[in-house]
Amino acid sequence: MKIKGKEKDFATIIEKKYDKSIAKCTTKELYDALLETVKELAKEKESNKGKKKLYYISAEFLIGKLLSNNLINLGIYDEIKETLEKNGKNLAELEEFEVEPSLGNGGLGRLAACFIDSIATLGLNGDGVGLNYHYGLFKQVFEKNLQKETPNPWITEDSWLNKTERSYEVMFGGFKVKSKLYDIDVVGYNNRTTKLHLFDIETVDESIVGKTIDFDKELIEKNLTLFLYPDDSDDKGRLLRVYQQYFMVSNAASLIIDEALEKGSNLHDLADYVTIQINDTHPSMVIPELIRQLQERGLLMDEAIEIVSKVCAYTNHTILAEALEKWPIEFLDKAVPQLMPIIRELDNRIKDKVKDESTYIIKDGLVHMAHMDIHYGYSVNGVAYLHTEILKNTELNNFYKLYPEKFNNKTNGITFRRWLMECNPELSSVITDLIGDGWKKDANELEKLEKFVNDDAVLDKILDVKHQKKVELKNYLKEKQNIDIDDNSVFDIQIKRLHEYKRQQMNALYVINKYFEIKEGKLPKRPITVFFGAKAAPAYVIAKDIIHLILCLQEIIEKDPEVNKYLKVVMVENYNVTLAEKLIPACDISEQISLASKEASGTSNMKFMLNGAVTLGTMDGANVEIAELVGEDNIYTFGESSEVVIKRYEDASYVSRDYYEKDEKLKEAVDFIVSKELLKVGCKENLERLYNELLNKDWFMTFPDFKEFVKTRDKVYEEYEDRKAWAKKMLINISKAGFFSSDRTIAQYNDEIWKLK
Ligand code: GPV
Repeated sequence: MKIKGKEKDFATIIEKKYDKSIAKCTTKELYDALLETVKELAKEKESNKGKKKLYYISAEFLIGKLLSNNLINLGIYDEIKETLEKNGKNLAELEEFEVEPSLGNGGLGRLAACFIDSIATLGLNGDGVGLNYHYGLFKQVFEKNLQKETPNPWITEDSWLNKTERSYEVMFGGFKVKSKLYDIDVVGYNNRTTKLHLFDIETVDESIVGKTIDFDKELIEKNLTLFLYPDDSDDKGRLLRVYQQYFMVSNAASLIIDEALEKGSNLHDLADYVTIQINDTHPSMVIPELIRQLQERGLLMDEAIEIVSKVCAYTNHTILAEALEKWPIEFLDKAVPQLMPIIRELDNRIKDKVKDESTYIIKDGLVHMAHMDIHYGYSVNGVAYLHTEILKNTELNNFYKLYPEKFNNKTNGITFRRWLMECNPELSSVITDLIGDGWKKDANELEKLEKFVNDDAVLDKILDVKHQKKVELKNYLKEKQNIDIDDNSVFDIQIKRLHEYKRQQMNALYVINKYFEIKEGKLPKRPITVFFGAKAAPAYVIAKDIIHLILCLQEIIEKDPEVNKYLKVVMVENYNVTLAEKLIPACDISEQISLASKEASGTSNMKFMLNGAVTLGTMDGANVEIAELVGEDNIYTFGESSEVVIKRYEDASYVSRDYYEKDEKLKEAVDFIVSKELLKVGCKENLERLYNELLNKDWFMTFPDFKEFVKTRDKVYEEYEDRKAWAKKMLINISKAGFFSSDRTIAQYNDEIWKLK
């Protein structure tokens, strides 16, 4: 590798730093030295200094560990790995010292992380802007089969944060605070870098938090950047979220204006210098805040509004109404009084112009953040084809009628650096041996794999790698979580935020059904391991009940000698990016079973496919595009269509109990939730609440899909036994995954929205 233009090898660096050889160093010494080296190398890389710059503002950046990722993107992963191995050391062991930053929750945050990787890789002029939450989302621990939340500290001396000199004053109602900016260098796979800007507050006080995630929500100066998504089940928590969001966008707006001025903007021409992507509604207040700051610098309201409308673009990630943020006016009046007059002005201008009241920004005392984004942004995008169609034709149809030209789709993507090269070097090298390494730069080249679909030796290799990754996962989970798994069982995996619409509860009902079958002597041909990984929002009661059910099932099945040879449930604790990187390469069957219309896109579906898992899913989100690409022989789909589901909601015709009464197996599975066996290991209150929820509501319609889900899943297990036919499906899935590279997604954002040079 070259440092400051000079060829240096790692052994020399070590020799100089510690005055001894690699072999004589401790892993921690090697880790420190490697970290230092990589940080230095990252700083040497150039970023694009073009005139126009993108600011991707997001409440979440779920970046994962960065050491291996940066080694790959710097092109020195193999070199370092080999040097270490030659000296009896192991990169994976070094990596154990790195703590995963807890800066996100789910797909939305991981998407932002993949996007900044691709922005850097494509050499675009664009940065991420977010917050530096000291305790992250939370750390999940299981106690008595229940989820408990504790702080998830991640900032250490070794973290990738670089303290900068940048600092702004942020005004809140009645007081002001001072920010401090930390940057993380984002290394692209192309010698280019960009930055992730994380704003923090100087007066943050970690000591106000104990062992739980409770703290005084009114001490804004001390608590502002402690947690991502503080509990919003009371007004104090909701208000804190407003403070956080404003802090994020006020800093962002200041940074944006400063950088534009530095480059010679006179602010009247700001739109030539800046474009802002608003990632979901958390950063929506950047619209009135930017207007406010432009006014402060002498621009008139009319012009400020016109500029901002040329600068801001909005991405929607859900059609679930409850997830679209609406803030009470009193909250904004209290936390950010300077914004309310501007928001009222923005709303009045719409009310003067537009008849359709459903699109107004202020309604019934609530400020509809997405409405502001759509009226005052120049682009509105969904994150998969089906999702964007539903936005246009149903959910946001009233807006689509006003501004058809603003609506566009950008199907999500994932970075293949992390989600193949890093997490599955074995599969990467099989691929490279077959088709060369052009796919690393142009993911569509994976299609060249298709010509090996009848090559037995290739199919065997792919099966071998899969088995190897299953063994690795088994060893990892044994070491980290003391879980025993059978690497010859089929690995069936559902990993995502715990949410009723994603239907982990339907997966659990399948497990119960399988448990009964085994009890009755109907044995599966091969043992089945059902993996779950999910955090539930601390205040989302039913989601936590679903976790409870899964953990209780895990215990009951484990303890039942009649069943445990054939079936195992594994709920991994504190699911995060690091665990995803172990689980995904080992997966046989990718569970993507959301209620059709509700999963905006999904991105684990893409990661699984790329690693040779076969999807079992509904026709929802990006599953639709996966099905289209791989063809019906290479995916298993089931369940009611989004049209049927949308219609059911419209005419309010769904009665879950009707299905329960008519389907014996379903009834048996649902009743088991409150059976004697389960109550022995679980809590009555939680299990009964979940039982009643399903029986009396089942808002995400698991019952209508249950029968076909069971049938299809059993068929998947059946067909899994034809190993060669299965390997073909794996190969086709890998070969068609190129479309889901986030490099493609980002190229489209740039061509159609940002238009950076
Ligand atoms: I809204 N998503 C998320 O992770 N958190 C959120 O608060 C919201 C959406 C997810 C969607 O659920 C996924 O379907 C999607 O793939 C992902 O955002 C990225 O677009």
